[in-house]
Formats: sequence, C-alpha cells, structure tokens
Amino acid sequence: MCGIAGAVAQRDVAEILIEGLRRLEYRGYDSAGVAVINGGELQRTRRVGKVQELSAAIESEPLAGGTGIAHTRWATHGEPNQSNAHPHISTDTIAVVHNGIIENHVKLREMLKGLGYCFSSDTDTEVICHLVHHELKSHSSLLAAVQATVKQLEGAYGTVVIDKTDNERMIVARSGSPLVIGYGLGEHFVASDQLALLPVTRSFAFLEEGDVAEVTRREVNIFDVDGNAVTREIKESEVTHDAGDKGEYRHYMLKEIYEQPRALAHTLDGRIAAGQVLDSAFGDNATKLLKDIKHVQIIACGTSYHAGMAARYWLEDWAGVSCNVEIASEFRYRKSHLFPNSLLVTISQSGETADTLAALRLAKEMGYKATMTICNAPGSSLVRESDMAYMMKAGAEIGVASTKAFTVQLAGLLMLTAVVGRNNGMDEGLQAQITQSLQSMPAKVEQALGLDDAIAELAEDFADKHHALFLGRGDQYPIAMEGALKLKEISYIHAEAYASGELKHGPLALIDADMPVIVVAPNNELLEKLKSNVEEVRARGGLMYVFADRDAQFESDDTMKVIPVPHCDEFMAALIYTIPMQLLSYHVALIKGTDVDQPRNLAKSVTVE
Ligand code: HGA
Repeated sequence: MCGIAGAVAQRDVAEILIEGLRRLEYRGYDSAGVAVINGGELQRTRRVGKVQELSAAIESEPLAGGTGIAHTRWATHGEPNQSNAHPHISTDTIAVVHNGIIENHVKLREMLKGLGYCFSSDTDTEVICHLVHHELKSHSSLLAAVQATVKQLEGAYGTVVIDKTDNERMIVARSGSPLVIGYGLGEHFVASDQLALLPVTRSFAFLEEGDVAEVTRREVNIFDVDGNAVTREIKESEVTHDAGDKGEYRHYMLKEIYEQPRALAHTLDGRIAAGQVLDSAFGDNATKLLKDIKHVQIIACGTSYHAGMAARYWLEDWAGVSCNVEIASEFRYRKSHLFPNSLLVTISQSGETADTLAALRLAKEMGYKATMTICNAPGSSLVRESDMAYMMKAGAEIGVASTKAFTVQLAGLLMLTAVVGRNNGMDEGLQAQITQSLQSMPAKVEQALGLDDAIAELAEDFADKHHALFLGRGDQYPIAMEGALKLKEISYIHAEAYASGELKHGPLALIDADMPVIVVAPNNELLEKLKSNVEEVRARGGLMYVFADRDAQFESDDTMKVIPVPHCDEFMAALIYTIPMQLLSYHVALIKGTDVDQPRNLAKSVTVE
C-alpha cells in the first residue's frame, strides 16, 4: 500500500526520497509525489503513475533542499489523479503525507471549511494538513500542533508533517499505520518500511501506537500517546535480502518462486533437532504457552488465510486439537466464542495487515490463553504485540502476489502442528515422519520447479480464456483456492476454487469447453473420490488439467492433460502442489502481458482496513 519516505539532512534529499519510494513500489500504488523545503519555500512535484514518471519530472526540474517528504499513494478516498496525490499542502505552508484512512474526515472537512480553509483534493488526508495549520495558530511549536491534531483524528494514520518556516524539523505520528525512524550521521529519516531507507542507514527505531516524534538533523524526540517522552529501542536492521535486486529473473515473482527451496531451508534452520521440532521455533515463551493448547483459532487474510485453511486439516487430523480459521475482517466485526485453552494464531507476511492486527487486539481483550503470529517482518506490529512469533525468515517478498511467503507459512504451520501435537500426545512415529518431511521439503520443491517448461507450454491454452475452475479435496482444497487467487491476481482471469465434492451442488452448471478445470490430485485417501469428480466434469464436456502423482493413474486424452508432479508424502503435498499453481499463473500472466509484480488495483502489505 502507500509508501512514505522523509528526511532531514544537510544534503539535498529528493534523490534519497525517490530511491526510497522506488524500494516501496512493489506494494502497489497509483501516484507519487515529493515536497521539499527550499529557501523557505515548499516545492512540490506529483505525478500519476509510476515513480519513474516522478523521477523524470524531477530530473528536468530538480528539487533542492535538505528537508523533504515523499509518498506513493494507493487511493482510498478520491480518484488516483494528480490533485489527490500526496504531499498535500495547507496555505502554502504545511505539507503532509499520510498512510491510512481518516474516518471522521467529512466532519473535519466541514469544520475546516467553516474556518475558511479551501480544499484542493478529494482525499481524507487533506484535513490533516489544514488542521495542523489551524492548530499552529494556538500552539507554540509544530510538535504541539501535530499532537493537538492527532487527538482529533479518528481512523488510522502514519503521517509526516513539515512546515516551510522551519526547515530543521519533521513531525511524524503513528496510529494504525507503521512508521520507522532511520538514524544516520547528522541526519535522520523516516519511512513506512525500513526497506525504503536501507541505502542510507541500517539503524532503526519503530514507532509504537500513538507515538508522535520530532525529528531534526541532530535529535529524535519521541512522545507516547499521553505526551510523555519515551525511548524506543534503536536496532540494527536484520533485513538480509536486498529488495531492490531482481537478479537474473525477469520478475520478482519468478525470482521468489525460485527462491522457495532456499527460503524453506532458512525457515527450517536451527528449528529441528533430534528428529523433533523445537518449541523455540515459536519464541522463548513457547514451551510454557503452548503446553495445554486444546483449540487453535487462526486469523488471516488472502493468501495467508489459505495457509491457515490447510493447517486446519493438519491440526485436527494429526495434532488432535480443534481448529477454526477465519478471515480477519470478518472475525473482528462479529461476536465469536472463546474455547478453553485456545491459542490465537495470526498469519501475515508483512506483520502490518490492518484487519489482522485489529483481530489480534480484539482477541487479546477476549482472553485467549496465548497469541502467536506467523510473520516475515521482524519488528512489525504483529510480532511486537503477540506473545509468540514464528519468524518466517523467507527474505523480503516484493511481488504483490505472494509465493514464497505462502509455502514458508505452510512449513511454519506444519511445525506448529508437530509441537501442539506432541503436547497433545502425538505418537513419536508421526512426529518423526513430519520432521523428515519438513527436512526434505527444499529438495522436493526444487524438483517441482522442474515443471516450469511444461507449464509454460500449457499456459498457452489459458491465454484466451475468461474463466477457470480449480478443484481439490482435503488440504488440497485450500491449495486450489490459492491457485485460483494467483490466477485472478496476476492474469485477471476470473477463477474460482471448489472442494470437488461441491461440484454437483452448483458449479457443474458452468462446465463447457471454454471453462478449463484445474485439478490438484496427489495420491491420498481421497483420490478415488476425486476421480469420480473428474468423471463428472468429463461427462459434461469439460477440459481438464490434472496435476497428479505418478501413482494416481490418470492418463492424458482429448479431454484431459495430465501433468505429473513429483511424488511426495501427505505432510508436504499441499506445499508441493502449490508450486505448479504458482508457475501456471505466472506463465499465463506473461502471455497476457499483465504487470506481474504490480497487478492492477492491488497492493502489498495491506495497511488499511
Ligand atoms: N486515504 C489516503 C491514503 C491512502 C492509503 O494509505 N493507502 O494505502 C488517500 O486516499 O489518499
């Protein structure tokens, strides 16, 4: 989603800020802008489209100045056009960038209009800069004016404010949208994600909910929600992968698909010993907190939700505990029941997914025995606010369509199944089978990647299709859902997934030669049932693509193409069958010429509700 970069330095900062925005581009956005203070005046450039357009505009008309703010916008209020792009400016004096949604913007807008302020955009954000300008009339500093402003805001914000009359300072405030302060030598930076600032610093402090900070070249002063001066620990960045590098690959998505063996090896590293998954994989307190778990409630959105759905089969089948899985935006707005000895597990690549974070906060109020997050971002809000964290160590994921984060989440959830199961009497043989399976995942995924060429050829069949149906059973049903989601996200083909037993309850009506049907068919105890469903499709003239185990005994013919998937055990089958789904969507998107890494209308790290 939106990206923020800001700087107070002794050198010109426009280039640093643009590079920061470039590094956040992967999140998806529709317009970009930058404002700097130059000789006591605000200079602003904004463009609809890519950061490249903004950069070109600044190259032809350079912006000089050591204090500045920049933004990539993913519109929530007001069209993606130039006048709605950030930074917004009040009375030629105060400039603001903002991530999030100001829910009481209508009321504030009316009040500010009454005070004589003119609005030049349709955004909710613009109320912030006029309010700061108004508050400055009765407060002695920009800090105090911003503190008074945020008290009037309802909703979510990560915001940075500068004042042209004071080029020594920026004020940053956070509630619901992440902000990080970067510490340099005689200069300071701010961003919505540390990735933006890695070229200039590796020392970061993460603001906490309600914090407001005054950032000058020499000092950073942070105040909590009550206005008390506080310190936030400055940490060296643990980010090891350079987000800016696509390497030999044409797209980040393809790079990340191919990184999966390495990402899985990283996530397993040091977490299995003597044939057992170590409790410490989930943090220092895990031994105590996971002891008497009898129920697991998983909360997530999108791809992470599909990982949770697969884990429900595992936790109930193998660990012997009950498990519910729910979409965060539903969970947070309904009354749910708390089972005794319940563990709440949130899953989020970024650790900042707004709905998931809100669900975690609600669950803490409800009194869950313990909370855990499965997350790829150290220091993120979900990690900080959960009792336990499984750090995915998948490396930065840049492609908006999640790939390696999903398979690493599956591995983490299988480890959780082993630990919860062990505490619940899982027999040692089963534990050993799970750990062996975990350890052979990287090599098996490498083999599955060998399907790439065959799938690239197959993808040609999909290029003129408008719809596709994905079928699976058991823990392959969520994999079918993930396959359908990937195809939708990056090739814009309408795709739906069904548990194949559901076919005759409706979707069979859709079957004809224009509706390709993708079937995930590992060799498991549901295979014979799945075969009956395949026959139901065949009898109605459907065209099928069956991803199957070599022992499943499917044969290609006029109505069915069989793609043999490397043989694998039941513990890793969901993960292995994900690989061909990822490759299929990637190759279809390539043929269709869509923007693979930044699909239209989508954003990564969904920090608004
Ligand atoms: N509400 C603001 C900012 C949107 C945002 O944070 N997107 O991720 C706007 O629409 O400009």
